[in-house]
Amino acid sequence: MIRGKFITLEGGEGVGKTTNLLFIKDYLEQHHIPVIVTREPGGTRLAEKIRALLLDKDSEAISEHAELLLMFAARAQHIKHVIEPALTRGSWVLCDRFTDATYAYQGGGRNMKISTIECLENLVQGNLRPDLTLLLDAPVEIGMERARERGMLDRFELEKISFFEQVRRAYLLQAELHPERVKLIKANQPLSDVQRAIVDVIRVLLR
Ligand code: T5A
Repeated sequence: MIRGKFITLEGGEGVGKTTNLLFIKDYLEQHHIPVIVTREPGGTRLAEKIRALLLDKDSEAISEHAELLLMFAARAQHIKHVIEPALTRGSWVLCDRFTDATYAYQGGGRNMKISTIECLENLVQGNLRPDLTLLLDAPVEIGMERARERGMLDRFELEKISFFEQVRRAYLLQAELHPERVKLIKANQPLSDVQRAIVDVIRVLLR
């Protein structure tokens, strides 16, 4: 059995990850590729409970270390029960956010040490890294406006603009550090243009 490919979608709030994830799923299925769609934090019953704790805007103040460890606790469950089994049975996995989000939000946004994140990444993931990461990038205001239009804001979305600027910079740094894996897609253009750019990248993986 040929192992499936692991594709992640990343980017700041409201850049269009969920919208484009479904588009990619349809595209792959048209090419007869078995695919599952999942998300982080989340993807299993326990990890979804952790997600609810992390996004709860009425939560007590969550310490930075608690936030980081909860992200990786959810990830550990997700990898063991969803991602690895799917890849092993030959299915492709499309994941709405993964560890680049931790580098961006906890590393960039919260200023946590990169070496701490790397240490947890190695512990929880072993050798597992995405085969391809699509980084949807747009000015912070555009994404926040889209998120606001969609309705209630979660605990992260209530952060200051400066937090999201740091998140965006950290994401762009991930793209610079891993150019072979992370492909930058301009998200502040009409959806049809975003999706054309995505297809150009995915096509390479299909060859
Ligand atoms: N988090 C997560 C961490 O801090 N560390 C971690 O390690 C991980 C994994 C999760 C939160 O957790 C944090 C980051 C997050 O704050 P989430 O739900 O995954 O939350 O993330 P959100 O960014 O909140 O997801 P959203 O659903 O808000 O944004 P999406 O998925 O990027 O955007 P989407 O597709 O829902 O689109 C938003 C709106 O814009 C429109 C869509 O139709 C929709 O209405 N749209 C466009 N409009 C015009 N032009 C385009 N090109 C458009 N593309 C989309």
